[in-house]
This record gives sequence, C-alpha cells and structure tokens, in this order.
Amino acid sequence: MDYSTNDSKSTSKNKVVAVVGGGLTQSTLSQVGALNACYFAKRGFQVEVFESREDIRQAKIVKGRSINLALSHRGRQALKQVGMEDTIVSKGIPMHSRMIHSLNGTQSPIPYGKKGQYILSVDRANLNKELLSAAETYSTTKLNFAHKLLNWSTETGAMTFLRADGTKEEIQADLIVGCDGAFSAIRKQFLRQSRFNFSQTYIPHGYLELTMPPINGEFAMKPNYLHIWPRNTFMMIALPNLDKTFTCTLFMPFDEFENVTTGDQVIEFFQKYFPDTIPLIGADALKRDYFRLPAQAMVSVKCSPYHLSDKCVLMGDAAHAVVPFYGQGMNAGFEDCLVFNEIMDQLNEDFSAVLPEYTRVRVPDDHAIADLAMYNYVEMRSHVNSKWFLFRKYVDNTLHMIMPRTVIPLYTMVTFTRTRYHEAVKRWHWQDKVINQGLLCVAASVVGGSYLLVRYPPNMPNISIEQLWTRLQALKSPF
Ligand code: FAD
Ligand code: EGU
Repeated sequence: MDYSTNDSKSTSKNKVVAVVGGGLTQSTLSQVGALNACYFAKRGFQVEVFESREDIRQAKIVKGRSINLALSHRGRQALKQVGMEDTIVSKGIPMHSRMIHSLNGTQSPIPYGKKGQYILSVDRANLNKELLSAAETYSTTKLNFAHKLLNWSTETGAMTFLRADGTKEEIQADLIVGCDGAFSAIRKQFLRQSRFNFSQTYIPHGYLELTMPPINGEFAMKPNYLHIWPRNTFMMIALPNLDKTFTCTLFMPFDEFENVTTGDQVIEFFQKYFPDTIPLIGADALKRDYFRLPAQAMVSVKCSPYHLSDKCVLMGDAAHAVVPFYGQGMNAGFEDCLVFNEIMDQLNEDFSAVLPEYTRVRVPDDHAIADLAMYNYVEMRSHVNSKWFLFRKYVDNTLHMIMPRTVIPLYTMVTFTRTRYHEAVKRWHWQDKVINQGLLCVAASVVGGSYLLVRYPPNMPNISIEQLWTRLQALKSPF
C-alpha cells in the first residue's frame, strides 16, 4: 500500500504521517505516539498510527496493573495545545506536597510550592485511552493495532509490518514519527548511519510495583501527596489512584532483590526499612504480590540527531529514555510534541527544514533532563535518607522564599515551568555558585571578624544590653 504523495508541493491535507507506537506495553505505555497522532491530525495530515499491541480499549485489563505517573506543567501544556488538558486533569489526583516517611513512622509534608503548584497522579491506561479516542475523532486518523514494525528502508521510506495473523504489510508515508519507546525499532536504522551518536546505560536498580488497598473504603494514607520513603539505596514511592488504592513503587538494586526470595524474607525486609507500610499493604498481600512479577530494569538512552533526512523523526523514549528519578520521562516526551509543533508553525510544515531544527533545539534539552534524572538517581542512592531529604528541601524552599527571583529550586524550574531543561541546568549551576559564594562571604566575615576582635579588642564603653538593643533598632530601616 502506498499512502505517500510524491508531489513535494502537496499540502498537509494529503500528506501521510505514520506514527509508530501508540498503544501500551506491559511495563510502560506509549503516551507520546497517541498525543502525536492528535497533533498531526489537528494540522490536517492523514495520520496512520501503527501499534504492535492490540487495542488497549478492547483488551482485558491486566490484573493489578493500575500504574500511574506524575503529570506536571510541561505535559499539561502539551495536552492543552490539542484541547486535552481538562479531560486528563479532571481524572487526575492533585499532589500538593511530598509526604516523607521516616523509619520511625513520622510523616512530614513538604509542599511543592505555592497553592496552585501541584502535580497530578494520572492513570497511564486511562491517559492512553483518552488520547487514542481523541485522535480517532479526526476522520483523517486511522489506528492500526497489532502492527509490529519489523524494519524500514531509509532509501524508499517503506515500512514493513508484521500483523497478528502472521502476514506482512509494506507501507509508505511522507513522514515517519518514531514513538516506539526505549527499544525503538525505528531507531535501528539510525544506528547504521554515519555520525549518529548513541548511548544506553542500565542502572543497577530495578523496580517493583505493589498495591496498597483502601481501608474501610477510604485511602489508606493521605491521598493528595506523593509519598516517599527515602532510605539511601532503597526507596519507595506511592502515588494515589482514583479507586482509592495507592501504587507503591519499590526501587532497589537487583543484587538486593536476589537476596529476598521467600515471603518471610519480604516481611523481614519491610520490617527493617518500611515498617509502617506492612499493615497498610497487608502482610499476606505483600508476600504474594512481591513475587508476582520480576523486578523491572531501568535504562537511560541518549542519542542524536533525532531525525533522518526529511523522512523520519524520533520522539519520546525512542529519542531519550530517562531514569524515573525526576518524574519527567513522559512530560519530556509530551513536550517533544509541543516543541515539534511550534517549529512546524515557524517553518511552514516544511519537513526538510523542520526536522533538523527540531534536532538542533531539542537534543540539548532532552540530554539535560536525562543527565539530571541520572544525577538525582546517584544522589538519592548515595546519601539521601529522610532527614537529608527534608533538610535539602527546607533549604531550597527557604532560599527561594528569601530571594524569590534569584534562587529558584531546580525541581521548580523542571516541574512547574517550561524553562528549557538545559537552561534550568545552567541556572542551577549559577545559583549554586551564588549560594556558595554567599556562604563563603558569611564564613569569611565570621572568621575574619573574630580574628580582628581577638587581635584588637575594641575599647568598648560599658553599655548595657538594653542600650545595645535600642542602638540596633535605630540602625534598622527608616520605614
Ligand atoms: P512507550 O511508553 O515505551 O511506548 C512505546 C510504544 O511503542 C508501545 O505502545 C509499544 O507497544 C510500541 N512499540 C514498540 N515497538 C514497536 C514496534 N516494533 N512496532 C510498533 N509498535 C511498537 N514519566 C513521567 O512523566 N512521570 C512519572 O511519574 C513517571 N514515572 C515513571 C516510573 C517508572 C517506574 C518508569 C519506568 C517510567 C516512568 N516515567 C514517568 C516515564 C514514562 O513511563 C515514559 O517516559 C513514557 O511512557 C514514554 O512514552 P513513549 O510513548 O515514548 O514510549
Ligand atoms: C519516581 C517514580 C521526590 C513517579 C525526585 C522528588 C518519581 C515519580 C523528586 C515514580 C523523589 C524523587 C519529582 C517530582 C517526581 C520530589 C522531582 C519521581 C514522580 C526532584 C511512578 N519527582 N517523581 N524530584 O521533588 O522533581 O518530590 O513512579 F523521590 S514528581 Cl526520586 Cl516534582
């Protein structure tokens, strides 16, 4: 089948865009392909979505896989552009603060910011369903499930798909948008190109998901929080779901997972590190669910460029898989779509100009968030326990309160603004310098001042504390 148009002057109205990746996988669900379908359809392209899996809207719900994720400003802005923000936000649960769980069971909230600054816990499967349905409202969009991309030709642009019945299908399009995740099949052709950079790193940690059921029909913990149990090498995070359950994600080195092989060892382990969660998850459920699925791996992928001539472009995890320690993977992927769309406006949908520009603009930012997420992973595992986490966030928030324009916490720029990721990193380094120099100045004047006081004791008149106080008051601002 040849959907493409050979007429280079043809308008978007009859150009075909093939979006590869759109449904959901077991561990991560494609969000970026579904959103991209909306974007290209809205522009008037003929959109063909190819997804290797069956239609999730008809598929049976995989038991116990109610996985959620944190949606923040960048993702919301991208949804807004295609009119999907309200639909998604209305089914999200606001999280205004983190709740830090100490080993002794103490819970301490730390707000994300001002009142309107919160993130949302959203259901992945629902997000995917809503986006696919929105894409389908355009008569020009066709969703092709059970189409697994096997290969594509960089010369002709022809893609080969394997269908559910075992037959193959050859398909041609004007533009291929690779949204097929961290192990992208589309990207394979990029790897054969000269001057294509690629790196992939597995971290030593794996993750496992556990469900915390409601108690007497109510959430087992406070719902409007992102619950965190920071324990250096071990960490657990819990996000609320609409059905009043929490999905807990346990992060731990694979070595340690291997040491826990029996139900009793699970309880022993939780008793040691997450004792407050045992009654909430339930000892029996814990023993059972812990072994339901093996721990999942996490990978960080960086590459560049993101385009191949004027034929193909990578977005989302296919372009940049990041470790989940900033809650930005999907948000960054959604922002990819938004940035691409902005460039399409600027350059009149001319793929031969848009694609290189997208690479030029987006690579530094996606690489920056990949680095930040990895940096946070290293930092969290090396020395972040609940005390340190609380302390750092207090320092960040206090400095921000004192100097709201000069010091903006890094997570604030990342989570609540569209400051380009690489700019956020630059600004963070600059702030660090300013803060360190400030501290150095304070330290120097204390040391220097004390030295001078000792070396040259002032011949002070004998005044009382009260007098000193009134003099100090007099020094204060005249207003
Ligand atoms: P994927 O979700 O991987 O989708 C790829 C799609 O392509 C799939 O549907 C797959 O079936 C399809 N596909 C693959 N190969 C083929 C082929 N050959 N032919 C056709 N189709 C194919 N992000 C956040 O923003 N906030 C969070 O809180 C957050 N938490 C996370 C927690 C964990 C534990 C993990 C692992 C990730 C988290 N993320 C989070 C990241 C987020 O899950 C991903 O960044 C996001 O799902 C990427 O979407 P994607 O569409 O690019 O890729
Ligand atoms: C990990 C797994 C707290 C969902 C990073 C914060 C995450 C999420 C943080 C997962 C942490 C870590 C931030 C958000 C968010 C924090 C953030 C991490 C959502 C720096 C479903 N992280 N995550 N930082 O500040 O900016 O609260 O699985 F524990 S949301 Cl690791 Cl804001």
